[in-house]
Amino acid sequence: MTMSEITAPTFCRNCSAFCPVVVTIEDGRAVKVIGDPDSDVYEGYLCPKGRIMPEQHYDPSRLLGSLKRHPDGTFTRIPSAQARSEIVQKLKAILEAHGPSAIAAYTGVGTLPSMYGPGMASALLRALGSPMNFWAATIDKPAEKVSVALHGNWHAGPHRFESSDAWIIVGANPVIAKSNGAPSNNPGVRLKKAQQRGMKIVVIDPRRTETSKRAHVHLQAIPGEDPAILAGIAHVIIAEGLIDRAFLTSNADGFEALRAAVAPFTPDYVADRAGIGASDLTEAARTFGRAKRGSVVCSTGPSFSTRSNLSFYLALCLNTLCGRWTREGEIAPYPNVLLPAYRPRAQALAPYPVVGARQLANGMRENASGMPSAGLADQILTDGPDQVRALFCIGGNPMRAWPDSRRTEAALRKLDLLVALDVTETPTTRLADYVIAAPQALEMPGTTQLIEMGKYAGSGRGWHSAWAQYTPAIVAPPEGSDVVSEHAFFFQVGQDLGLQLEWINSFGFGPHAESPTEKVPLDMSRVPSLDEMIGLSTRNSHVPLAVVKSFPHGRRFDLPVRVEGPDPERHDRLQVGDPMMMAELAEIRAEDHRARRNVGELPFYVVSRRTNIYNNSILSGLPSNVARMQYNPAHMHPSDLARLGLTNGDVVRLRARRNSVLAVAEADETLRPGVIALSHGFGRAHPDQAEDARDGGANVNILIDLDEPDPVSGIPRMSAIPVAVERA
Ligand SMILES: Nc1nc2c(c(=O)[nH]1)N[C@H]1C(S)=C(S)[C@@H](COP(=O)(O)OP(=O)(O)OC[C@H]3O[C@@H](n4cnc5c(=O)[nH]c(N)nc54)[C@H](O)[C@@H]3O)O[C@H]1N2
Ligand SMILES: Nc1nc2c(c(=O)[nH]1)N[C@H]1C(S)=C(S)[C@@H](COP(=O)(O)OP(=O)(O)OC[C@H]3O[C@@H](n4cnc5c(=O)[nH]c(N)nc54)[C@H](O)[C@@H]3O)O[C@H]1N2
Ligand code: SF4
Ligand SMILES: [Mo]
Repeated sequence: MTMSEITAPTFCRNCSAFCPVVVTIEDGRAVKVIGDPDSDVYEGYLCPKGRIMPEQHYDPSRLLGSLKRHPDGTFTRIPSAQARSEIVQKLKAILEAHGPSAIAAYTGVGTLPSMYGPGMASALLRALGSPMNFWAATIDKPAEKVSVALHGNWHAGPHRFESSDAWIIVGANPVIAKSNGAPSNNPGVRLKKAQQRGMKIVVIDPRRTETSKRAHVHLQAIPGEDPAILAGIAHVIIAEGLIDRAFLTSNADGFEALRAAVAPFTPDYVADRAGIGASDLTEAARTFGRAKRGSVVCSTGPSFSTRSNLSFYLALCLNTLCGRWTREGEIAPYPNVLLPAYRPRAQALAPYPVVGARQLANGMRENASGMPSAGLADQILTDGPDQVRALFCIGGNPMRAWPDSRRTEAALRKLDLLVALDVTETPTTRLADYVIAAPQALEMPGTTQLIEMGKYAGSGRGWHSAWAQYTPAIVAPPEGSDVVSEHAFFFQVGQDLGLQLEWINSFGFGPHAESPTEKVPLDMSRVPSLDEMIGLSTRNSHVPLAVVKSFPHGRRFDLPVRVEGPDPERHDRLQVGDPMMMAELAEIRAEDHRARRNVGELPFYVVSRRTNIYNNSILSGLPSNVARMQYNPAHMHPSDLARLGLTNGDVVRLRARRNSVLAVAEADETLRPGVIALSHGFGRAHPDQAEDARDGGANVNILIDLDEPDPVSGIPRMSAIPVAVERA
């Protein structure tokens, strides 16, 4: 080690695993990242997205200052303060002419490093009186919230992964994605150890994945058939008497309706419909039903493949049928560390309304998951009183992430004002009027509080242990940079508009919030630092922030919080026979599934997947990643390639109902024949270029249309997309 070389513990924020790392800093620059060897919770795990952080921070094409676009499409760098003041002038004119609903915000995954950016943008919209607040979560797994609103929730939470003996993973690949399905601290090792201690894992996925290799049963089903499969599992569990009758009697309504609705989903019917073995389905059901503890967890696979509310709802119903919720006297799965202390109770929380009053131009409704992002493009394109004319895009990349890329592009081009807060140029920033350069993770203090909040979203989220870490900023932004933290930008816009902003600490969703919502008026006389924001959001934390700070490598706290009995004042009950869900089951059973299966014009299904080196489009422009993955392969089964007379590396046209895209075919025997898997987040770098299968790669979102939005959440069909394949 030279004199100027030091190491600093921190954590990676390139995905929601937040792995603890140690960064080597030479002359003030981060040069190397390793997984923190001192972390027993993650065992020193690091993935390629963590390793690449130095390149990410010092990438020559990183945005170090704000940009303004000129009418000819070129950009010049201008001081960030000037950019803000010009933006404020334009906002004033739009507000005056069209009112607050003309101003919208969209929050994407690039806000993982700092949750205070979107939090402050929300405060600004509230102060303005605009309801147009959109999150990527509504084109991710909106059914997580919709299903909880329909079924209700259990205050003490689901069974912990670590003490379960059966686990059903529906359309998730936690080994790579670290999102749902298994605890996010080194999920590969978590699954392996669970298997070694005897947990039986069931995976439902049309692809053989890094996760399914741990499966006792892998149902390699036809995509889009998850509702039928889960109904079939419920059928077997009920028929074989594997339900927890005492739990149901005490806590849930609707059992008879559910029993009747799943009765026709016999193993033979489901097997024929989903293209799986009837005995495998029965074994999956028995594995879960005969176990003592466990959970059914759904992720993006079923979320994207239509009827997602039903899949997620049936997953909750299976947990309730088998009584798989943490009971009185047991250790709570989520003890909260940086979240406020709470007293988990063995208590049902009743369902609540799923749709709100607001409707977007294309008919999509505000719902339990929020305002549907899939409706935002039309809200910009459709003339009318609530038309969106100004959009703040915070750490998001609509051009590569929103469904229906052509519609997205038309909408972004139509805006009177598009402001993108990003760290690099993207096809979205290239359509922006102003680009505000944001700092990157290593330059910002942060905590793991955001990941703890994942528990409010679903049962397979976050960690199941009391882990927490605080990190200070460990390097400064590169010399000469003029980056603005996202929260500071929105705060200052509020200041410039003479508004009083109010910070909200809210933990949990809707009526199930765990502690009362706290509203804190902000001192508008000066910009709060990120550390002050961290203090504000953790001011009632279970473990004081100062204690967490005293463990710079992070710490697993010993907080055995025991579940208390139900609140004697509350008589909430869960609902397993929701009429809308039961009607949808009947509709599915009544349809001709053989005809539904697209054997004619569009005989293949395109499904979603993820790459290990990118998070969506994040990290996609970095030279060493481009060298590793020049394009976005269309993974196809070798037998499909052979049948079509194609070979590895051929360019094919994937033609969906409305649009088509070129992609490079790649043989992949892990797929179910007839299924083609592509990642999203790829495509041309610049909106004025043509899409090129070999340069930038296929933008699969061009294939997605809005013809079949979910009637509640508005999420379109983003997986199980029927396509034809032609040689290009
Ligand atoms: N076809 C298809 N479409 C999908 C999906 C799919 O699987 N298939 N997945 C869907 C899902 S689950 C999601 S969540 C959405 C994601 O949708 P988005 O969040 O809109 O897309 P990302 O590509 O994650 O965009 C993140 C942006 O944040 C920027 N960024 C990175 N770090 C920072 C930072 O520190 N600060 C700021 N301000 N910006 C930063 C990146 O440069 C990038 O432009 O896409 C959805 N779309
Ligand atoms: N390395 C990496 N990590 C990431 C991301 C990334 O892009 N790269 N993105 C992050 C984001 S924003 C999110 S939301 C999470 C997502 O995390 P996951 O939901 O775990 O996403 P995937 O890894 O794509 O796993 C989804 C699986 O569903 C399967 N599938 C597709 N269609 C169907 C279907 O109809 N039914 C069933 N049962 N399965 C189906 C696919 O084959 C795939 O294996 O990952 C996060 N982490
Ligand atoms: S899994 Fe990779 S990207 Fe995610 S936090 Fe860990 S090192 Fe970073
Ligand atoms: Mo996501």
